[in-house]
Amino acid sequence: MRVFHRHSQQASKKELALEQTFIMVKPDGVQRGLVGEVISRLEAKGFTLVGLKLVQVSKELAEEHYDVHKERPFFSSLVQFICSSPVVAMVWQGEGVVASARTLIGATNPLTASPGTIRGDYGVSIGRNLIHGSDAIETAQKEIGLWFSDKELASWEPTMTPWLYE
Ligand code: D4T
Repeated sequence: MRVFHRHSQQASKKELALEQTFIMVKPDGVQRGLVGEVISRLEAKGFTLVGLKLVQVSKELAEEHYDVHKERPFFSSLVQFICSSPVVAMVWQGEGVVASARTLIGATNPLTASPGTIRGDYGVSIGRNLIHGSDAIETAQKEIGLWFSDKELASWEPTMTPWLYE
């Protein structure tokens, strides 16, 4: 986890312990033109984009990403779906971003996801739930390492940081 020193010109320095999370707009989200909407919601919330790429996912990468589900009945159709069309892979950063992004994304089944969440607003089917977000800090670190090299991640601090964090 990176630590930024804020307001470094000021006497009273506070430290931000910034988490990172892995977010993927799945093939259905890309095909439906919802990439911009997803990015807008995370940006507007106040999180920082530090990695972004369009990926035509290989079977190997999809199987590794969803390894935890390999015994589940939906595993092979899930892997096939993730490889069926490009995805947009992203890394977002901010205090509490892992849990907060999951809240913005909504419940796994879009039919029962709350209105106002991404899945609640745009989806109707669990197998087409638009977006993935890491479910814990440890998972996020593993997924970021799987999808991105260090070189692909930018280390930067938005100039608006003092307007986001006390
Ligand atoms: P991801 O991992 O994609 O962010 O979704 P969730 O964390 O919300 O949900 P999950 O891990 O339980 O499921 C992973 C992925 O599998 C699809 N899925 C899930 C499916 O097609 N059928 C199912 O019955 C379940 C439970 C949807 C998300």
